[in-house]
Amino acid sequence: MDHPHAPSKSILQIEAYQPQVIETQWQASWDNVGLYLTDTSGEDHRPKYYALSMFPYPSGRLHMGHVRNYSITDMIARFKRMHGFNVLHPMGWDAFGLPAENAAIQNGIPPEKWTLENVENMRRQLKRLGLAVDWDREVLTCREDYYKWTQWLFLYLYKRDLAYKKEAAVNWCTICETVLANEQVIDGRCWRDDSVVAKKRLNQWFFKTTAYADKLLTNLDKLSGWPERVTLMQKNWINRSSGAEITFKVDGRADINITIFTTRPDTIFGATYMVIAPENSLVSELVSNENRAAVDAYVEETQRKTEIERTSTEREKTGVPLGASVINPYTGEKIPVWVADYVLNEYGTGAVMAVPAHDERDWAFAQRFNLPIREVVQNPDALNISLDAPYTESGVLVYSGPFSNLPNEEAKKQITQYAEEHGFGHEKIQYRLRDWLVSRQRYWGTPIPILYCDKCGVVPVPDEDLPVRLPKDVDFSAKGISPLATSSSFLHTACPTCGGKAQRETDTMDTFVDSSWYYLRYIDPKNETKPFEPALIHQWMPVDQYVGGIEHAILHLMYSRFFMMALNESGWTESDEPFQNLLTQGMVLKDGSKMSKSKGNIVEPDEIFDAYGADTARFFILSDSPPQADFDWKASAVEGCHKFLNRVWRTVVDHRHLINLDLPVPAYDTLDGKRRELYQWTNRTIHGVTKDIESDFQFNTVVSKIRELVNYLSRDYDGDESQVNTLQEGNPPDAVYSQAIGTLLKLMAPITPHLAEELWQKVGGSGSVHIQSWPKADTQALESDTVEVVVQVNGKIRDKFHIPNGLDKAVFEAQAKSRERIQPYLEGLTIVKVIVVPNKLVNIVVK
Ligand code: ANZ
Ligand code: ZN
Repeated sequence: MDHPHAPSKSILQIEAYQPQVIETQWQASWDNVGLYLTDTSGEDHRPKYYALSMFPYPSGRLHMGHVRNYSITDMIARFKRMHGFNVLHPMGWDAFGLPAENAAIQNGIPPEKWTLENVENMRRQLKRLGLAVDWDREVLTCREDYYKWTQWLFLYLYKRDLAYKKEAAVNWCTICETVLANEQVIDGRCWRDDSVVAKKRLNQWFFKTTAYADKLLTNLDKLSGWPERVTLMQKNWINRSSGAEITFKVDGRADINITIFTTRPDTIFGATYMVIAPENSLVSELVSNENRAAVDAYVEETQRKTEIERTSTEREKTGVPLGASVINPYTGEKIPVWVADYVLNEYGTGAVMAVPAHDERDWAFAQRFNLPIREVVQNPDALNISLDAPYTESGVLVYSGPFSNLPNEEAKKQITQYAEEHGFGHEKIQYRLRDWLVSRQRYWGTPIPILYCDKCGVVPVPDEDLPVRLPKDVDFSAKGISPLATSSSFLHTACPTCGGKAQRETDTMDTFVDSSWYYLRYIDPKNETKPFEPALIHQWMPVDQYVGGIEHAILHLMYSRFFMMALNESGWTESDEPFQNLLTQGMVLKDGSKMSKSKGNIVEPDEIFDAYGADTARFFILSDSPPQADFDWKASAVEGCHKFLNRVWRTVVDHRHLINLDLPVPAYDTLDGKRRELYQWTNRTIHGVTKDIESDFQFNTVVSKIRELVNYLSRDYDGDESQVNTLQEGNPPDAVYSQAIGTLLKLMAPITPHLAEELWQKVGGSGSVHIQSWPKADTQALESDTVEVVVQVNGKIRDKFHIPNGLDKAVFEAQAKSRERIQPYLEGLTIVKVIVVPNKLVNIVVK
């Protein structure tokens, strides 16, 4: 406003930066011309680029984490488009899930209404952000045209034996008489009535993720575009262990054996007892009459503990003896069997041989219950020193019969081989990865397309009968049965095979099923005969860049990978991995802590859009830290960004008379003075910005380079007297200045799309700025003619000045020493040493 050539007030009003006005105008205008629609038909011959954000759950309102996520993806999508790619950048809604159902239970709002209203509001907010999204491809997982295909995919898996039913435990509230989702269990209690939640076993549907355990693991090595942290988390989740299964006979019971899984068959001569999991079906078969009461009580107590509690090494070990023994097949020795909750029933065989001398947990347990500890692997550097802690490293076998003196790695092989030869064991690869339990006893999800016929048993719903529609006449808080079972029109149906009476499955699917394939539907969102056309999938998959939160590093990504592998098997997809590159963005913090309702530190996107416009929000959220790191929201910094965008606005608007984008730019070597310097600035900025984006999306340094260019343009660039073209009014357009402004607007287009577009039009750019080609740097001009250097005295910076780039070392040193500003620091002292770093600094050491 205090610009020396400020125009009169009335013009100033028109010419002021008013983001709220231009943003709405540009959004409408881009929409009208369909600027961001993607042609996936194959007619567009540019190379494809698929930019994908993790789609939001429609909770009701956008939060800053969303703003960050979508700004990052949008920046990438726009950048790639300006690079000549045919970019697919879609958006949709992960619209099924528990909160909608809770709203129905608590406030009587139908889940569908609640969800659709939330989608409306959030879509409005997202549109305000100005995303280059093809909204024609929007998917809602709760809409029939989507969940029909989720059901189709369920059946696809079912037909390939990748979906099956088995018994598993669920959380059961005895007061509500209903199954609770994990999220409805808070500290072991029901979210509504605070009663202690029990476990109940029900028949439930599973997807056989373990069928791909090996591929899910080994493919990770191909995913070089994923953060190492994420591949590591996946590796740990799958957790491959190699070892052996060995069968022990039960003493006095010819009819029962117990098979254990161990990664340390080499320690078998040191097994002093055995442990089986409380849930193991062998418990009731083996328990002696004297031990029954204690064992039953213990088993019941276990049901109230979480897996984390059970396996924690901190907690004191608990357990009870079963009153049975097994026989070690190598020694003939009888060892007692215990029940203890540190053994999980779902892993391995649910039974372990315990070797306290070489395993932490067994050691703690043996200490607690006074069980014998027998060392069988010795540290070769500390022979015959008795143990005061378990020895878990490698070593040499002792007291191990014919295997004594073998190095333990070798002993593993020989001991396993021995078991194989004698028919009581074999080598075994064990994964921690479990099959995926997809059944939910909830309403607001995709119905599982299965029928139960009295005569035919389990009958999959025929494809032509899909979708199995979610009924509306349900009672959300019915007791004893799941919500879908309260709709009799839904429940009772005819068997498609025999025409007899049948009942529908009343479970719905985990919402992670919906989100495991949405990126495929975006490619062909309106297909009415298939989930998607394979030819299109071949063309567009894999996703080139996926952006989302680290909280999805395990389950969502694993499940999506599972789906791709399963689909790949029958040629529905060409690649077996969905996401080529993954960026996990950091959190948005406020004053160092996570934004949350309870802390009352939430910054509402709408308020920021109202006050400053979306461009400021986008610019700010990309500017502060690299996208992968956490980011601290500071009100003053937002203000600063807004001021900066105003500065860009003024710089361009006030110097419009100097800009003509059609002027041919003179060759670099014909330029001199300030115009040569500006040419270098422009090209250095292009080069730096492009490199920063390409190397891991360092948007924060992109932003600072843009700031430097603008600073130069608005502060330091002013023609010297000898030049014809200066920033003064009345001068004719200048090609180098025009190039600088044109470039600036193109570089800013992916970050602040509205501002860039408005200014681009104001300076007479042709077509939208968003369909321009990304500028290319003139590599000749990357080196500046001058560089800024510093002079230090005893390591403290005392002066800065410019020297010609590459100035001779001795000349540089002489110039530095004679600088006026440092003379006071040298007076009366002797120079003992001078350090010169060419082009950078001179440090004068004095005494
Ligand atoms: C004997 C032994 C001796 C073991 C020793 C370890 C060290 P990972 O690496 O995770 O696969 N284990 C087996 N099944 C279990 C279950 N269901 N619940 C809890 N623990 C179980 O671990 C494999 C080891 O964990 C197995 O090897 C077994 O203990 C235990 F010096 O067998 B080990
Ligand atoms: Zn039937």
